[in-house]
Amino acid sequence: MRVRIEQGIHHLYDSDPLEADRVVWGRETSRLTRRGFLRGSGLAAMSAALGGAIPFAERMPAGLIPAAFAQTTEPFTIPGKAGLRVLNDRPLNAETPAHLLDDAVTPAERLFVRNNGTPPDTRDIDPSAWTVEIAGEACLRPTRISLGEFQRRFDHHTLQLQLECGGNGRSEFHPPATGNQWTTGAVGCPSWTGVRLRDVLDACGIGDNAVYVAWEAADTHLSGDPTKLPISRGVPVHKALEDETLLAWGMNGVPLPPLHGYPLRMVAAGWPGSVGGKWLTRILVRDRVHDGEKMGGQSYRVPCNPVAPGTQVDDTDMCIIESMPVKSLITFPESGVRLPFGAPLPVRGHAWAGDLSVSAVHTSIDFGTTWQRATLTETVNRLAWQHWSASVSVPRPGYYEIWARAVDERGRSQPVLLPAWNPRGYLNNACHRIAVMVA
Ligand SMILES: Nc1nc2c(c(=O)[nH]1)N[C@H]1C(S)=C(S)[C@@H](COP(=O)(O)O)O[C@H]1N2
Ligand SMILES: [Mo]
Repeated sequence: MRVRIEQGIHHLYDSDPLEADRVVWGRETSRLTRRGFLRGSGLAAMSAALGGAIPFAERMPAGLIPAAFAQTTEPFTIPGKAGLRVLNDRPLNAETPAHLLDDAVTPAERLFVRNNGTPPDTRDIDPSAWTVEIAGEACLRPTRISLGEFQRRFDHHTLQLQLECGGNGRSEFHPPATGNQWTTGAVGCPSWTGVRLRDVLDACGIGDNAVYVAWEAADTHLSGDPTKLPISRGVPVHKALEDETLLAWGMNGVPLPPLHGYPLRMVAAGWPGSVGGKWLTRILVRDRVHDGEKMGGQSYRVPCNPVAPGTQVDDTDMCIIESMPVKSLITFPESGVRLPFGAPLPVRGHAWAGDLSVSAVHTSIDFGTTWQRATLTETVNRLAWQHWSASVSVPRPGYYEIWARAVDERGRSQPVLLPAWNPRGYLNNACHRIAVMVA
């Protein structure tokens, strides 16, 4: 088995600053810096981050991390993003701090980015001429459809659908798992516009032997090897045929941003984000469980039966992750706030539960001893997150943690601490906790 090691920039910087310098800022190796970062808008962004102009910018060697950034948590600006924490630069992965996810509908600049490979350069494409091949063993009439044709031939649907990476929360598992060390921020719930995958599949004809609907996309493998795909996943036919499974070209009323799959992506909400391909080029109706990149081995799979932490699990004992578990986030106030004693404190956030809906959210201020039921909204449409709010009063000044715990419609609760350990650190739906200092 090939072990993939992805280190965060700070981790890299801690262990070997010179190597970090090379990896992170090297002009040839870094996507963030590749297009002449230290010129034009890149230089402006860096100056803004530093808080002043850089008189000797021309002399700044390639591959140098400005010393002023060494102790900050936010050394990078990703174009189009605000306040995200970069976990990895190659491939680019960035998560959103919880308090920046307070919007009911996640704006583009606050949506996490999860890339497995190098995104295609979509700057010069003509979106309406972008074509997707529909094929596979169980596709009766293989065809090629342009985005323009999708838009003309099929009904348009706009739905708010949550998107969460299967590895969200990975950083809390012990023993630790390799991969991006997501804390809580690989989740969001934008509004998507597109056509139903089902309508497209009906048009091409699904054979009785259909088992899985898979995709391939235009991003390239990090190795540069054109024969390898970074990722090619999909969903069983029943999930592909759901009303909410979309081929989307729009996000929040505008074309998809380049990092999120422009011009066309799939969204199959409630399942790991990895089931929905960005930059789609092919849809395959397979006569077997799809065997593309990151479908097998330990990728997006967990032990079929629980194991003790640290257990080596055979690939044959791993099962593909389907619906994600119930989860919630506290998006207001920001963890670490100092507040005056007296007035009740408004607390709020979102909750979601994979294919299901959330039936209740509770909050606790005494480390989970007692819980109060929060107010909870219905979903705006199936597979959108729900919003909860509560008013919290504390008995006297001091340090408190506010914990939130959601329960799904089948009565299953988030665990207070950690759910079952698994080798790759997926599905951590532990309660979110924030710190509040009341003075
Ligand atoms: N083509 C392609 N699609 C992809 C990926 C990718 O690397 N390439 N990453 C997947 C994963 S693991 C997740 S969690 C989501 C993230 O979507 P976002 O970057 O738009 O937030 O996209 C999925 N679709
Ligand atoms: Mo993911």
